[in-house]
Amino acid sequence: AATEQTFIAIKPDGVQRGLVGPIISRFENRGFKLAAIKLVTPSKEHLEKHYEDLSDKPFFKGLIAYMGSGPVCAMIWEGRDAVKTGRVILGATNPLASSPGTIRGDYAIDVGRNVCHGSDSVDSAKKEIALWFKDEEIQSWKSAQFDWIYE
Ligand code: YYY
Ligand code: MG
Repeated sequence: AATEQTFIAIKPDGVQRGLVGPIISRFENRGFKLAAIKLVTPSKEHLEKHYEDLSDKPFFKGLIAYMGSGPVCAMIWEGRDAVKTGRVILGATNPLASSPGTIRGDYAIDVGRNVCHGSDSVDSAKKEIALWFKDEEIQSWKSAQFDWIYE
């Protein structure tokens, strides 16, 4: 699998519940590299673009209100197969269906308060990264751990 970047966000409930550190640790500990990070309260327009594929869903309005209700910790994580593996680290969309050991399986109950977001494909990762980050906010660097993580 190729080296990829994925967009991961800690939603307002995750920030309010003090889960920024624990969620970052899961990606760091796994061996992924942080390429960008910022705390932002996204606008309604921004969130409507981010979730445009879901605009006809009954939960859309509530989702946009929840996501804009406070700061979100927006991040880019990089590494081999980062998009798919990021989704595995997050767990299933519905936390009650998420395995223990995943973020949602360990920290959440309701689907509408599932504490984190992760891109669902390489293509959507590219779109989400372009929506949330300017080029100059993204760092290109070699981790000192690189040769101890990859064979
Ligand atoms: O990618 P992921 O976040 O796992 O799920 P999506 O199907 O993209 O839905 C985005 C977001 O919408 C989900 O994280 C919670 C919310 N949502 C909801 O409130 N109720 C549902 N039945 C489905 C999704
Ligand atoms: Mg999604």
